[in-house]
Amino acid sequence: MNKLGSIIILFVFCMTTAKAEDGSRLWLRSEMPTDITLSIDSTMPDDDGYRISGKTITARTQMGLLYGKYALLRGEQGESHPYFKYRILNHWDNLDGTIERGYAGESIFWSLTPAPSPRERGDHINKYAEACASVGINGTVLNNVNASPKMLTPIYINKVKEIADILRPWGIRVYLSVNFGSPKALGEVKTADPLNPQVRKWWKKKTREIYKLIPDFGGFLVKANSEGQPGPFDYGRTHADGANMLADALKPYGGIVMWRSFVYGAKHQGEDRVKQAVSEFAELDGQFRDNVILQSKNGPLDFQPREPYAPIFDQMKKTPQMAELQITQEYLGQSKHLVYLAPMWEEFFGYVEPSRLVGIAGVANIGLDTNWCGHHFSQANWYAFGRLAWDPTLTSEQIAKEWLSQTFGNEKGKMKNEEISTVITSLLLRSHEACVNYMMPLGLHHIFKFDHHMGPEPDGFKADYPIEWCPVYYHRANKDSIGVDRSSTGTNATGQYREPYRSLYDNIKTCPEEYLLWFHRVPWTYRMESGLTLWDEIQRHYNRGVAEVDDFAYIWQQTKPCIDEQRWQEVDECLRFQQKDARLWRDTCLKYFGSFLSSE
Ligand code: GCW
Repeated sequence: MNKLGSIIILFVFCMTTAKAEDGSRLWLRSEMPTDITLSIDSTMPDDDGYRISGKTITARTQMGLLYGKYALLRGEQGESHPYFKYRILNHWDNLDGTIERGYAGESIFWSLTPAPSPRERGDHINKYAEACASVGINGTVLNNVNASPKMLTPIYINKVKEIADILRPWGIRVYLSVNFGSPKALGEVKTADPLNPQVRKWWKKKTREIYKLIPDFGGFLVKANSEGQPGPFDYGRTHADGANMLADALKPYGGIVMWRSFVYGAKHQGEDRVKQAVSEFAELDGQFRDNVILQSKNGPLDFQPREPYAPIFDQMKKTPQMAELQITQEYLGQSKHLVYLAPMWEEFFGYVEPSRLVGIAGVANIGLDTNWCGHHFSQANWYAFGRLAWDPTLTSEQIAKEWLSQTFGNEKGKMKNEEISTVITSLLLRSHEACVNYMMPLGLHHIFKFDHHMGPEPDGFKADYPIEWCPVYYHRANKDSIGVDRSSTGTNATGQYREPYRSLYDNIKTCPEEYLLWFHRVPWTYRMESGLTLWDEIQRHYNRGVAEVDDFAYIWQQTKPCIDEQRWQEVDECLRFQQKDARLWRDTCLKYFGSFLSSE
């Protein structure tokens, strides 16, 4: 058959299968088969894994059986066990219903009174829980790490109990972000000094109060002495003093403390920002209680489109660690750009072996929007996070295919047309690299617009703010060169890495070009691997990024007959915006950087 013939047949075929969809059902559109056989086998390994043979699911626990059902639905056979013990979403939700870095509407948990209480929102929270459980997520932090002390008042603890009751049947434990200054801020103790007996007593009492209502409460997540948050440093104490105080309060109940290493501008103010976490925490290794987990962002700066891995994962040898990934696209086009994040996370696990971690946390991209995540394709990032938390050896491609067939396939969860599935999968897989290229290729970083982080501002400088908040600090372009020397001749950030990466990154000749301007200060005329000068290569990357997005928009046009109308339209609109925005990024950055070259 000729090509036109096959396209017409494809068109007619697809037209008969497409029907109205608004994205609210996420990837859970397939019918659960009714003839599944479930059986418990107490000899299986002691976790929530499952074994699937035909339509028989065997597991050691009830949760294992539930996980097995969703696995069967996505076509799995054989045995599977969760890799990480802690597979946790972090919601940066505020008690007034707003979400820090949220791009999909208001919080599903919190709202200003007299808006609905969690119980009244039960159905919605229940659906959220099912979606999480379907990919194996087993914990959730219900509030922003920039935590309000009010979170620990009885009225809110009671709301947490309501939420915990809804999530429990889905195997999801609740955790809370706590404000380290709470005892003082709530006016109950005069200080929040972690070595003060009154303060320690306060936390013990508060913890008891929580466990009385929520016996399976998971524990606390803490952002301390970072970006203005209170912490032990305010009292001349260390992070270990602070974390251990909370750990002692939680220990009798089996709770954990997830203590964040995202600190800068406190004790090591003035040092290269990407070095500060290691400077602060490495000397504390070995001093934390065994129920403290250090939680660190994947990169040493802040969820940039591409960062080298954070060397703190190399430095903490005795402290259990978790990686924090950002599912919400704060720095990746928010919910306007189609960017599939699994390839970025896969890259991270290529450097930081999962065996060094006890868990992973993902900053959620979920809100009250009908489609939960703002962009229909942002749902793939929630899905991918869960799947990688269960099995970090899965490839981005495999996850993309699974998600796609369940989200855009027919009732049986299958894309009926292989060709469409292949092109959309390739679009997903190329989307992260495209974003890096049109935003900040070759190791450029943090040249975002001030505060809201949408769009470019490479010339950003505000005298009133710390220099680490100004884009110019991160590229330092002048008429000769661009980039930050973080090698041994500069800030020596490379010295924080384990070998072979230390040497590899330290030498400009061996540093992978994707991290070049992160680790090195490079003359505009420097010859790149391609033979082009650095400046020509930068232009080539920006242009490539734009061309990729144009191609995505073209591909999407071809899929129209096969995708239900509403979702197709909404994605199409976003892609048009992304095309414009990619151009804005390219043009703004090339004009600005180019001005240094022409000023000679
Ligand atoms: O990147 C910054 C974000 C802040 C966030 C902070 C953090 C919750 O812009 O919004 O605060 O990281 O991770 O603590």
